[in-house]
Amino acid sequence: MPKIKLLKATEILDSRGNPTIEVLCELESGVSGLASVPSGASTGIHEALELRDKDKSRYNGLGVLNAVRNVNEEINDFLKDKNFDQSSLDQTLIKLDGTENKSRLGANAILGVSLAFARACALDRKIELFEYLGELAGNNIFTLPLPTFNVINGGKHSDSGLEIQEFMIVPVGFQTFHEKVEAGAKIISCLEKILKERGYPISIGDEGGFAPKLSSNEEVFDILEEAISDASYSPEKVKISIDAAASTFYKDGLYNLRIDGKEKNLKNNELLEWYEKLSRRYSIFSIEDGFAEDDWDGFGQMTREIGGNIKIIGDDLTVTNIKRIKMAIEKKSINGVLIKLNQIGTLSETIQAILLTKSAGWLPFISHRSGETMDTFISDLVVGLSCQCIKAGSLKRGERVCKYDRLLEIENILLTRKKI
Ligand code: 2PG
Ligand code: MG
Repeated sequence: MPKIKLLKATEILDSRGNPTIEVLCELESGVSGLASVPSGASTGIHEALELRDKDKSRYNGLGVLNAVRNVNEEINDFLKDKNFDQSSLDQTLIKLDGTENKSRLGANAILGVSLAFARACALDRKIELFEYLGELAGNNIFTLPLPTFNVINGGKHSDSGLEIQEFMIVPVGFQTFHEKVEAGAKIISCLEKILKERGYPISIGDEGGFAPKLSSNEEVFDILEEAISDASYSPEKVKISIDAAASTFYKDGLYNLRIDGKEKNLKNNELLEWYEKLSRRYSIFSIEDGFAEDDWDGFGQMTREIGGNIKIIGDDLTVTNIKRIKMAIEKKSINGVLIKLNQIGTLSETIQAILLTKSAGWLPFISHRSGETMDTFISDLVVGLSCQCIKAGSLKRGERVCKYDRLLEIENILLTRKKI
C-alpha cells in the first residue's frame, strides 16, 4: 500500500470564476497526483456539504481557504507517513470528518484528497487511471459511454428564461465514440446556423450550450429536431434528453413553469401529463429530475407510466448517496442514477453508488457539474466502471471539451491495445 508523503491544497478558480480546491498528493515513491473539484449551481439539499468561507470580503463569500487549510493542516498531519489503499484512505477521511454530510472538513476538501490519491496511485503503478478505477470496482472490461451533449442551457445555467435546465442531444445510433462526438459536433453547428438565421444570439451558458430566449420549452424540442434533421440524422439515430432540474421551479407543492409559452402552476400528476405528451411527440432518451428532490411519488408514477421506453434519471433525488439510491430501489422510483463525485465526497462511496445502481439493473449516468475545472477524472471513471452514459456539456467550452477529448484518447488507447 502506498505511503502518503504530502498533501498540498490550493485555491483555484472554476469555469464560472468561483473559487474551488485543487489538491496535490505526493507519495513516498516521489510520484504525485493532482485533482480539482467541480461545483454545482442547482445543488440538491441532500448533497454532501461544499465548504465555503462565507467571508463576504473575498469572492462574495465563496472562497475555499478553510477547505484548503483543512487539507494542508489537519488532513495532511493525520495522513502523512501512513500507508493506504483507496478504501482505507476514504474510510479514514470519513471518520476524521465525523459528520453525516462531510460538513466539518468539507466534501470539497475530502474529495480533492480522495481523487488526488487515486491519480497518484495510478501513476505510481504506471497504469491508466481508468484501469486503476476498474480494479477498485472489480472491472476489467472497458467500454466507451454514450455522450449526451447539453446544447441548450436553461434553468440556473443561463439567462435564457427556459425553466428546463438542460436539453441534450444523444447520438444513440453510432458505433464508436469518435463517431458519436463527430455527430454531436455536426448537429451543434447546424443548431448554431438555425439560431443565427432566426436572429437569436449564439451566446452560451454555463455548460457550453446555447442560451437563446426562445418562446417556450416545446420550441426547443422543435429546433433540436430540425438541427438533427439538417445534420441528416433521423430521430431514431439521435435522440433528445432533458434535465428538468425540477427542484428549481418547485414551490409549496406546485411546479411553476411555462407550458406552450403560458405560465402554469402544476401538481405532479399534471406535470407528468406534460412529460407524457412530450414523450409521444419527440424521440426522448431520458428525463432527469423530472420532479423535485423529495417528490418520490412523482418519480414513481413517471417510472411506471413511461419508464418502459424512457430512462428516468434521479439526480437531486438520489445525490450519489447509497442510502437514497437504496430508497429509490425499494420504491422503484427511477431506472437510472446520475453520478456526481462531489455530491457524496469520496471516490469509494461513488464507486459503491455505481455498483449499487448496476446491481438494480439501472443505468449509471456519470455527470460533470455546471462549475467545472480542466480535470478529466469523470472520463476515466465512466470507462473504468463501464458505465453506459456520460454528460459533460456541449462542445463549446474548454472545460467541457477536455472531458470528451480524454474519452477520444482512451478510445485510441483501447483500440491500439485491441481491447475493444
Ligand atoms: C445537474 C448538474 C450538471 P449542477 O443538475 O445535473 O449538469 O448541474 O452542477 O448545476 O447541479
Ligand atoms: Mg441534474
